[in-house]
Amino acid sequence: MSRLIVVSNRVSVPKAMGAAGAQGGLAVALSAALREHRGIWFGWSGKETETFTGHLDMQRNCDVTTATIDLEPQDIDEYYNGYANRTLWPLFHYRIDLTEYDRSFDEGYERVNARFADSVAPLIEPEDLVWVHDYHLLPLGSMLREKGVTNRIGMFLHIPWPPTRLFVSLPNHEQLVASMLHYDLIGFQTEEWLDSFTHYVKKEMGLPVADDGTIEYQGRQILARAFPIGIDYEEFTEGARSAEAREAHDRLKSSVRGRKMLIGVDRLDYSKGLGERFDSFGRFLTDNPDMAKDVVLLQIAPPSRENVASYQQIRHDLERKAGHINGAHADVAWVPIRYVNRGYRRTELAGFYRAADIALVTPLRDGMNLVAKEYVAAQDPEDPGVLILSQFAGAALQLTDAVLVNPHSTEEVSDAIERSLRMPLEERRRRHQALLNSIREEDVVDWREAFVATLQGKRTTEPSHAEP
Ligand code: ADQ
Repeated sequence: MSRLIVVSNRVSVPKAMGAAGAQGGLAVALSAALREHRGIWFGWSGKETETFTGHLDMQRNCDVTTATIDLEPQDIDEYYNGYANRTLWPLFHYRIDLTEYDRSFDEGYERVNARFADSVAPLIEPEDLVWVHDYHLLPLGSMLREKGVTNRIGMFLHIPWPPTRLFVSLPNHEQLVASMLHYDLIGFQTEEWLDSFTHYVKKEMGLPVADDGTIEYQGRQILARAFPIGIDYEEFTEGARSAEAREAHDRLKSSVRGRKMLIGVDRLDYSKGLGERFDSFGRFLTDNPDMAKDVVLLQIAPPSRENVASYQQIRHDLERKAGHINGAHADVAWVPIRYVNRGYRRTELAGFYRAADIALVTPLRDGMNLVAKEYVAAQDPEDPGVLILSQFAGAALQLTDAVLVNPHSTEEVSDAIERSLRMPLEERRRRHQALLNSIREEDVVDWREAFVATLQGKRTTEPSHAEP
């Protein structure tokens, strides 16, 4: 088995299911891959240093070797808070209105990618596979090539790829994509994002793309494919059966006093459609006065990217909106929205999911969305809850037995809540079984194995199951 060098913006040392604190989707997904392959996880430590030294901090934790570097404040501002999270993240989530273009961001992004290349290149041995993750590091492959790295290098994009008409609003868009064409393999979450990418490559760059996703560029072949990410099904369902999960379940159940409960669990991010979700729930309360007092929405939303203004704004807006809806509908013994801004242990989350009759997973745009899959995996198969899922999440292409909604339509989401609350047990079981099968069959182990095998050149797997 080849050694794996994983490179991502942050190195989040894999924690056990019961460990404290929230972990992002990427950390959860990669922990399994890194435990199996010998290898190294390289990235930013999350720490600041006054002057960049390139000093590598090597550590061994839970069977994974990590190597991290510290970055200068200017790097963090221009690369992380700037180009990654004020330019690429909003643009790739179709939010051109929030996208900021600033040359200093470009420079910082280039500079930090070059620093990553300088620091990681000496760690790479001849037979290693290199796996780069996400929008922070799109040009890293080309920079490694410049340093003479000839290993197979793959990159996986965890977020959507935008339609060409949006993408071309990025200054230097062609240069960015040309730099990506130094990877051997480029992976996307779904066929939809893959199609947007190959459309750009064909239409804007005039490059041939074969039916199997092979792109010809400057005498090289690059394979572009969809690899829909999953959850660690075994680990998650085991955690969901733990005493801690049961305790969290019972605590939450008794606090809602026999009422039906809806749950939302999302990083506090404008792409997750939280404002629209609150509006839809408010509308449900207004339109269904007979049911309203028997329902509670628990929204868990730990803050993220707090140095970026649009994230401060969304936090402020949501606090106001929750306060407004609660003010309009609550009475002395009932508050309709419980809005909580903190992380929980994954076992506790599993207990909360199981206690909820409905999950509201309504992003406006999402590469995949692992919360939808975790919710399904945590349910009691005898009496499962209902997943209401945005048609704009990558997960909607696989989870077609969810109640699919347009998150922009408060009427549609409100109707879906009503329908889901009234859904007969038989229909809930049938939908849940179909969803569970899909989540079990395409879990994170399959995702990782498919990507690594394809990168190794075996191409043993069939094209993605996530056909539109
Ligand atoms: P995210 O945007 O972070 O991931 P998501 O896929 O939903 O979104 O993953 C979030 C993860 O964080 C889940 O595992 C969830 O359990 C966990 N989490 C959220 N809130 C939490 C809390 N309060 N406490 C503890 N844990 C919490 C990005 C992309 C997604 C893609 C993933 C993986 O934006 O589209 O699915 O990467 O590729």
